[in-house]
Amino acid sequence: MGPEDIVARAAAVLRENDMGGWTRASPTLYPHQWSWDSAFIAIGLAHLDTGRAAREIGSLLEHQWDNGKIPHIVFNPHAPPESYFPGPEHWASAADAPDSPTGPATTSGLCQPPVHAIAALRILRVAEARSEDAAQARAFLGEVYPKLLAWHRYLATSRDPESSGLVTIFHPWESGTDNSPRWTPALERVEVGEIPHYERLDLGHVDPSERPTGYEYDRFIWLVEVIKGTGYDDEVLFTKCPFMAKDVLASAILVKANEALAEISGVVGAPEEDRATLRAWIERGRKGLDESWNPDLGLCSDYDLRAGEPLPARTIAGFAPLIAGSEREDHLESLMLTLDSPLFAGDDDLRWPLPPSTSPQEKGFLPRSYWRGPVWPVINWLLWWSLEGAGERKRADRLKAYSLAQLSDGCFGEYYEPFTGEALGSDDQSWTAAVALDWLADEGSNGKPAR
Ligand code: 2M8
Repeated sequence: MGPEDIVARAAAVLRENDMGGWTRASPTLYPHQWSWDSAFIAIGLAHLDTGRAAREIGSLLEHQWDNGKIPHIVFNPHAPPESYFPGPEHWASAADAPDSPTGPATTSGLCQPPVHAIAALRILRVAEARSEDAAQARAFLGEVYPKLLAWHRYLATSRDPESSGLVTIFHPWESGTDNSPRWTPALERVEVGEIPHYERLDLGHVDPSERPTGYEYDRFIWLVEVIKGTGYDDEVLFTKCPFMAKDVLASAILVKANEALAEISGVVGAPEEDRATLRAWIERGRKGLDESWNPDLGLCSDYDLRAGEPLPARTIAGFAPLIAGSEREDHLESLMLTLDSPLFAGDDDLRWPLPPSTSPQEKGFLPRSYWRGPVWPVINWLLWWSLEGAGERKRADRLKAYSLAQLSDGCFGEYYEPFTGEALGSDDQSWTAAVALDWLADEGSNGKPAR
């Protein structure tokens, strides 16, 4: 499939997954709206329709909690109960979670990495580049700016009361990289209590070897019970949540999202005071990431707050300083070496020289299992965008070209087996289609790989 066909198919995937103002993450496995998926989806939609891209973020923000939290799932009221587990009934209504939107549970109570401000700004930049709808995009930014600021404030305060610059997560689902070996030691320390019998609906859609294990799901579900039991009170969770970690990937994304929001604040004429706050958060975030550097791995490491120890693992999250735009040249140089090495994209056995989500040399690497090894196009987009930001044009072009070669199978897989290139997980995954659209709209793209 050539570039034009990829664009046509990607647009068709987003159309098919369009539920009217919001996009389901995939046709069957994920019938609801996911938070960071929608941000990436908006980046793709920006190339098709400014208003619809803006609506994607706007509809998600309609479900923002009173404390600023953007929930990780907004449930589709028309999806049958047997379509996704855990569905809305497993989360809390406003009655037992004071910060949640009023009425019955329509959202989950967790959150995900804050890609939203990055997406919102990109909607304007794409509109400007197309000389279309820029005024509409600016008006949209004016509407969402206070909501995005509240979201970032929530992450910078309630999720970082120590002002470390690093975001705390209470559940691996909050990292978006659910079963990554990043979390294995912390998850092993979680003692599972009484959980109601449950049925895994994901296994009806995808081969079990491509999904998290039962051991992991028991912990995921137990953590939902514990978190719900506190009424989603972050202060209480800091004292009793059995899983509590500083997430370097979410923290790096927050740094870039704060930069995007600072730019947006200029566009919408927000007070200087806001910019000063955003600058302070950016500085703090970079410092927190500098301090999470692991020289032995040539990567950055997450931190288990419960155990009081780092969580060293060779996964794509370790590239967080690259994503944050670190000012430490030595860290960036080291990251380039790690990225090109056989630990990641330089493994000669790979189908395409694209970084697996977990290094094939990491304990716990599994080439078919979700975040434990497969290549994720959406993560490659994040790395590509970060390489461009770091002035690493050649590496960025290469990553994009091979990613597009991978997507020329037309499956728009959720993730890919790194050695065979087989599409895994869900087909027609919305965020995969979205990043393909963004890549192909990117200037100078000829869609052909160049070593
Ligand atoms: C995956 O996560 C959900 C739970 O949130 C699941 O496995 O059921 C992750 O890949 C996550 O990052 C993503 O946002 C979601 C929807 O694509 O699927």
